[in-house]
Amino acid sequence: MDCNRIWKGARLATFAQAGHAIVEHGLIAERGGRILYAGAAQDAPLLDAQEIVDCDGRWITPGLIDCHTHLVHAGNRAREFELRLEGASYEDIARAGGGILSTMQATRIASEDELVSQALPRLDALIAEGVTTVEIKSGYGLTFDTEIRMLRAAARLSNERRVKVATTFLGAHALPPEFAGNADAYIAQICDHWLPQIADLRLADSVDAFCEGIGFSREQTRNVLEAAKRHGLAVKLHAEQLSNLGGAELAADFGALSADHLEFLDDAGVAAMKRSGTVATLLPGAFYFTRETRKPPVAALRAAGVPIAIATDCNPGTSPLTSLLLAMNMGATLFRLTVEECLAGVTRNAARALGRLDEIGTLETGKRCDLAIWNIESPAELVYRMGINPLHVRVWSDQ
Ligand code: DI6
Ligand code: FE
Repeated sequence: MDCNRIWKGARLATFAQAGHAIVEHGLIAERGGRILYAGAAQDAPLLDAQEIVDCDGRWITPGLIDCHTHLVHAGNRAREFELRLEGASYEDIARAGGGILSTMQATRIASEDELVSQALPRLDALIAEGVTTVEIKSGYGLTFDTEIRMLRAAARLSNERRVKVATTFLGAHALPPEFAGNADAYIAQICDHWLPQIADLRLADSVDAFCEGIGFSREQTRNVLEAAKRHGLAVKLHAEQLSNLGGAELAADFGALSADHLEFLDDAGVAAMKRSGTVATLLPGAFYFTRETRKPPVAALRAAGVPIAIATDCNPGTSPLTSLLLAMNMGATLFRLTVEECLAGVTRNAARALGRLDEIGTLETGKRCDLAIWNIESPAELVYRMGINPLHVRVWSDQ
């Protein structure tokens, strides 16, 4: 069988089934950017390759997937961080016009080029640790033009670097000052005018909203999700981060790909997510950085068999984190996720949270040949260390 490249002498964590699905003497063959074979070397078909790479016993995992980021934004909130160290809460700062709105001001005056150039160092940090797909949300422009500019900047990042970008429209992230006191009118504007155009322009793969006391109500969120569905877009939701508004249940009713954060998720929410197959995306960086004490109900999610993903939530306010390896470490240390859960959370289940499990997230025949090759003795090392980058090389398929 002809193929372009073979990686031999590798140990594979394929994530093809539950658990790591480890192959000790593994081989991967690639043709046209797709995986032709991934499995035990002794079971491989007879292969005629243009290039053979000897992995010297290194581990190969699927390329990592960061399935929840706000990577595109302007400026930073280091000053707000200092205020919080002096005792102000995230909600105090948000109510005083800081928080998301201060990043909104910086983002509105940034050009598309500036948004791209400010996002690149963050993207490069993710890529350096083996990330091959990244989800990026809008939500700091909060006017039609600036939301579109953010989505265009996000899409452009995939031309600047060898990485796949999934875009998410998060117009319902915060109430812009133009609509102060009139959140319903803002939601109507999003649903009736912005979302249809964004769908037409194919600028977003999915739609998200911040269902929260300091964000949007359950009813307002419902309108956004309904509009998204009407226009054929997938939905996700920031739910149960600071309180329980029943967001996860609502998201599940709409067949959401994921509900994210979930510190305040209750049993009804877990059951609803199980029914709809919605992924629970946990964001330990935001939990850590805001010094939240309420943990997501990991044991209940696990018992119900709800798939768990882990992401950085990279954003300037609550999670200025650009390391998916550290996010996994936090997931294990803070939330008591197992090593296998952490690794599945940035591969298989992260792919599912983006609706792309048919294309990425496992090492299986037919999928894109996105690989991360590691200088490690065991997969647990990827979760265990803090501050060493064991990536040997990343392979990204542009097919
Ligand atoms: N939840 C978060 O943690 C971020 N957005 C959201 O809906 C925070 C965004 C920010 O503070 O800039
Ligand atoms: Fe977020």
